[in-house]
Amino acid sequence: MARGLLIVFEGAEGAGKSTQLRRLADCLGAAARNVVAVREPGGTIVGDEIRRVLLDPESDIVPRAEALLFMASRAQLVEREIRPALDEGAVVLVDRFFLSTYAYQGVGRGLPEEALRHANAMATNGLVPDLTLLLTIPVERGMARVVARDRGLDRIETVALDFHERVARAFETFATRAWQSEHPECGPISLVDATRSEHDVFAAVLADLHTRWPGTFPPQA
Ligand code: Z5A
Repeated sequence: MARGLLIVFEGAEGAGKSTQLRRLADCLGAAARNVVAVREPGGTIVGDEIRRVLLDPESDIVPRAEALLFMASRAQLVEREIRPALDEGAVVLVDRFFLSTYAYQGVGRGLPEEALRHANAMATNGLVPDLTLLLTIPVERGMARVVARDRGLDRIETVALDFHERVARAFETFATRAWQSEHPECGPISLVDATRSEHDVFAAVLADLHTRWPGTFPPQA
């Protein structure tokens, strides 16, 4: 059986990653494709426990511990869910992966990139996404969507705005060819303008995927 595909959704807060991932999972499910959708942190019993600790506004976590907790969740997710699903030929959709670590723990918290890179290589055991869809949106627009969502803010969302501005600028850097050529462990990255309507963003996502893998993704929903 052919190996499946690992597609990652990334971007700053409020870019609409979860919304687009859900739409894609529904679309593939309706077409009877084998599709597995997971999010980081979480997606396993251990990972969901780690998620609860990481996002709890009451948790006091130093940056290095925060990075290692994300890595522990990732290692568990890759080994228990992602690799087995890929081996069965599934399309695996992941809400955030290690671009988020480079953005939040690297640029946001100021941890050294090389240390994160090594820890990530251990967590993923060398797994490289087939494609990362990087949803781009100005920080104020993304944060406005998060606030309007009317759900409490988690520990990371409550960090000061300048942290989120650094994170958003990091995602802009990741969108450049220069950064991508220095980070082959991230695999190919495709930019998606996330300021458009949900419908238009999804049309762009599907068109991109169909161009790359016409046998797996339909041209439109
Ligand atoms: N994190 C980290 O620090 N390091 C890591 O290595 C990893 C993660 C993997 C996980 O939070 C947190 O962990 C996250 C990064 C950090 N921290 N923060 N802050 P999460 O899993 O709870 O949530 P998230 O990944 O941060 O999701 P999000 O950014 O808040 O949202 P989103 O998935 O991009 O957007 P959404 O939920 O699809 O949509 C947000 C709202 O906008 C919602 O009301 C939608 O209906 C609306 N929306 C969506 N699309 C549109 C369009 N196109 N137009 C208008 N409105 C829209």
